[in-house]
Amino acid sequence: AVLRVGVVGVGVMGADHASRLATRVRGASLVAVSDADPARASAVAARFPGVAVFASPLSLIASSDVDAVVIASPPAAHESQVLACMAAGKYVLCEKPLTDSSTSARRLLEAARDLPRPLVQVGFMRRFDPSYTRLHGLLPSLGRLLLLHNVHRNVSAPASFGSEMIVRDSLVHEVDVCRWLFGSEILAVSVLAPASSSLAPAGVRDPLVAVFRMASGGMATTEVFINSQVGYEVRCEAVGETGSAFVEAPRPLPPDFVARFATAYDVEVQAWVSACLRGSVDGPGLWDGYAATTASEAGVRSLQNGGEPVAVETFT
Ligand code: ISE
Repeated sequence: AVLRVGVVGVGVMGADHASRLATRVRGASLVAVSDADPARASAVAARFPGVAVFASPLSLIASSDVDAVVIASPPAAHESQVLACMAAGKYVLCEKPLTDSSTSARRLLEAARDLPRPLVQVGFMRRFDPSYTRLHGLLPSLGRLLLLHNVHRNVSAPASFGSEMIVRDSLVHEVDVCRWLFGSEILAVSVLAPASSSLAPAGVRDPLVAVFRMASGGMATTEVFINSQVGYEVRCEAVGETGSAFVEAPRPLPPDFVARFATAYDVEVQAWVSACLRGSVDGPGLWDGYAATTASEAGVRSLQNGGEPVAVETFT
């Protein structure tokens, strides 16, 4: 069987997913794209045979020629698009962050209650990265996990990428990584702003240092520095009672996340397609997307409040 996939939003990430679906992922074919910029959609469609361009994302989602959907549009557009996929009974891989607010993410969780089975996977691709899955597999040999130390550096970001975005769009990866590695929710988030780099756009606090207090009792620190100039550098050290282990950054440093996590995205999308063909979802789901958005929101509030810890309030 072949899963006919449509991609909504073909910016950097959507175009990258479109290309892997068209050329590398087994059991899938890329059949449709749509984008707020029609010229961008047409340009991506023209690169592969048999790809239809839809003027509206909702008409792509509703099309009987589309079995499953990848959403890579801006976060504010995700809620209505994921709801449409659920209403149509179609599997969806929604890029992170799941939505732009916890109330919006909560509406998705509530809508999913009426479904006979889960349909949504959220694009936290680090869970599929070989170096992160290796670390996850090593955890039992480290004894009780006490600490995670993360570094997340990008070369540069556009001026539109403000401090809030650093929390919601970049730090959200560590939010998910920490929930996954600790196997525990985040209770409180502090986001501290040391002296900003003079190379960051005016008014942007960059780097940031986040502290997560985990329900397990453990703690995580993360440096996010998105105008670091040098390269794309993502690292993670896990410290347990009887040992420690690393995710190292490859050297030389890759230029960006598309290069660093190319394998992770391939494995992620393959796992999603294979699960869809089996009639299931096996990656991070709506709850993970909701919990991450809620923790990001606490992080934004902490940043606005001078780094005071802010409790993460999820409903149960
Ligand atoms: C981007 O959206 C990502 O998801 C990348 O993984 C992250 O490194 C980057 O900072 C984000 O803007």
